[in-house]
Amino acid sequence: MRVLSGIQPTGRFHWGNYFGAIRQYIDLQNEEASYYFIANLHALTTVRDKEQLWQNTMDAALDLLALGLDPNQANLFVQSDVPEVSELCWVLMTGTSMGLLERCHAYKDKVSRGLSAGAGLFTYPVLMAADILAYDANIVPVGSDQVQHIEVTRDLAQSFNHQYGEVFVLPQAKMLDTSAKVVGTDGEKMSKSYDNTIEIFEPAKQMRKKIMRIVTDSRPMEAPKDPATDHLFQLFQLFAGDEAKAEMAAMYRKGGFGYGTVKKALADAADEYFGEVRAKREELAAQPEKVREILGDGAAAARQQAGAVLRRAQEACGLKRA
Ligand code: AQP
Repeated sequence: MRVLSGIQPTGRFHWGNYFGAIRQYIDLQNEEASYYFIANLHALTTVRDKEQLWQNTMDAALDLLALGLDPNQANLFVQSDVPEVSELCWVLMTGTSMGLLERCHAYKDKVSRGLSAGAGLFTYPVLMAADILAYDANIVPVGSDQVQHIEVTRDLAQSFNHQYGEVFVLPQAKMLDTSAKVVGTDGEKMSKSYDNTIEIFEPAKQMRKKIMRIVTDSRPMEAPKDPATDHLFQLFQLFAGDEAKAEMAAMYRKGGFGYGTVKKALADAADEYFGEVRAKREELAAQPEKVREILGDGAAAARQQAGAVLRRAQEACGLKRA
């Protein structure tokens, strides 16, 4: 199996990014080939400060390595270091209908929230298709918000293959049952643009404060509560083992508890869960040269693969001769 996924350096990674996507990257990194990239071209649609974009990109690399991405198993690289993908994007763009892009939720949602949408955001799914197809990826580990974009990738690949012959491999999205859509502090999908995130590497004290401020309902303390419909419980279950989860669920069903107890248990569990990676990140941050070398090696491997696929596409549609 060949695995590919990307993550935007639009800010620091949050629990949704980790439990929806990054944890899968690590689980799948020893497949036949795995490619993970920091999507700075996508981020450029929203981050317009050059220092910020560069810093976010370096932070993303450090975060991924500290969380367990192993450069001996997976190729980690920065998207703009593989220009072949942008070239492939244009080839795909010429076969993309406006209607297909107009139906994409990510674009529609942003526009409906009054956020500005340029051509970069509108055509984002085509660049994403090029990102995926350039590595002959079979599997794309993501959260549920990205599934529609992978469908677009399949549509574009199928229509190209139909016209020019079998050039592209059709990818499949891969999601985790319990964390395909992690909720934020307000119960909506955790998302930077909704300002409801808890960051993985947030200082411990600040993280605890955010957890204590999670919005809850005004149910009386003695009333029982269904854990399945409570977002605080949804967050707790991300960190808890089976036993702790069952105990907490039983407490919910029985009633007679305050949400403060659950918040404290969640903060303790999160502290323990991310304690070790915090220390590892500090160690890595002291070796910037090593991180750049890892990204350089990853990009070289990625360019080789993307170059071969681009060539295949160019020959198929008459841009180059074999
Ligand atoms: N809440 C989430 N639950 C599960 N998975 C999630 N992902 C993001 N949020 C959740 C997954 O993380 C990967 C990287 O996503 P991205 O680079 O598109 O996302 P992001 O920009 O960090 O996500 P945000 O916070 O939701 O940003 P905006 O506000 O810009 O849309 C993807 O696999 C994604 O599914």
